[in-house]
Parts: sequence; structure tokens; C-alpha cells
Amino acid sequence: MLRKILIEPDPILRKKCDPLEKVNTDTKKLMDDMLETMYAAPGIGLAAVQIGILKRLVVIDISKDEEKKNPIFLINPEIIYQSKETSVYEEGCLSIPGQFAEIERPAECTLKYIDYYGKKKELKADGLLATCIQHEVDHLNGILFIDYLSKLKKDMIIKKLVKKKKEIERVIV
Ligand code: K1U
Ligand code: ZN
Repeated sequence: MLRKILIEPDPILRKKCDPLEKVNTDTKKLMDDMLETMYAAPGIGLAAVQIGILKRLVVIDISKDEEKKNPIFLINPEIIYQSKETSVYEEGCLSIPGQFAEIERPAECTLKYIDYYGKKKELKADGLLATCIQHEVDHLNGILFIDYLSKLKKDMIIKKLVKKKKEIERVIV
């Protein structure tokens, strides 16, 4: 089932998410919905908070269109290592549509998490995957990529999003 993605500014996107206590069929159904919603958007990552669910759940798939799908399900992800070396990627966000910015983050990271089947796992990542993981873990802590920009740039982006939201409301009402 496709879920509605929340758009900034929305106070829910700024909340810190709670760990998931137990992996059960409801969790799997929710993560399946998240993956479907992410593919439809389209995007390469989605955190549960972006569909209004304040749990530490993330789905990611950075495979290219012509490649086989390679979904990664992360439950209670915890970054246990970040390299000193950094890299810069142009980031987007499904909760900040149409806005992109170059963001500098640690180039490599290591992650502890629970997988789709409830098993404890570890993952070492670099490149786009490392960037995407850090972007998604930020979501779980109420942080958006625009928080790394100057106040001026961030305010400009929020202003545009507010204007767009008002235009949509005007068309719907
Ligand atoms: O968390 C999100 O909002 C998803 C976001 C993830 C992300 C993108 C780029 C760098 C870091 C994290 C997106 O997926 S934005 C859309 C996007 O990047 C994309 C869309 C279609 C094809 C390829 C990429
Ligand atoms: Zn995002």
C-alpha cells in the first residue's frame, strides 16, 4: 500500500523516533509499504517518520534502473563508525521535493542494525550508500539535509515549500 510522504515544514519530521521493540508481521507489512512508497516516489531511501510513523525503520535501494533491485531494510540502525575522510554528494529528500544541495558527510560508515527477518547485522558502506544511510539515520533523529546549509539557504528552501503547500491547498479547497 502506498503511504503519503510528509513534506517539510511538518513538526512530525522534527521528532526523534523510538526504537522498535519487536519484529513481527506488522513490521514487515509496514516495511513493504515503505519500499513500495519509496520506489513509486521515486527515491533511493525512506525513513518511517517520513510517512508519519515515529519508529526507527529505514528502507534503502541504491540500485540503478537497469540493475536488479537490491532493497535493504534497516531496523534500529546505529552508526558505530564514521570515517574522518569526507565526501560530497548532491542530496535530495522526498520530504523536501524539488530541492537539492551538496552536503559533506563522512565518506565511510559502519552500521549495526536488525534486518527484515529480525537478525542482528553489521554493514560497512561507502559512496552513495554511506551518504544515504547517514541521511536516513538523520531522519530518525529529526534532522534534515537543509539543517547543514546556511540559515539563508535553509530559510529560502522552507519559504518555497510553504508557498507550494499553500498553492496546493488553494487548488484542493
Ligand atoms: O530520505 C529521503 O528523503 C530519500 C532521498 C535519499 C537520498 C538521496 C540522495 C542523497 C542522500 C539521500 C531520495 O531518494 S531523494 C530522490 C533521489 O535521490 C533519487 C530519485 C530517483 C532516482 C535516483 C535518486
Ligand atoms: Zn530525506
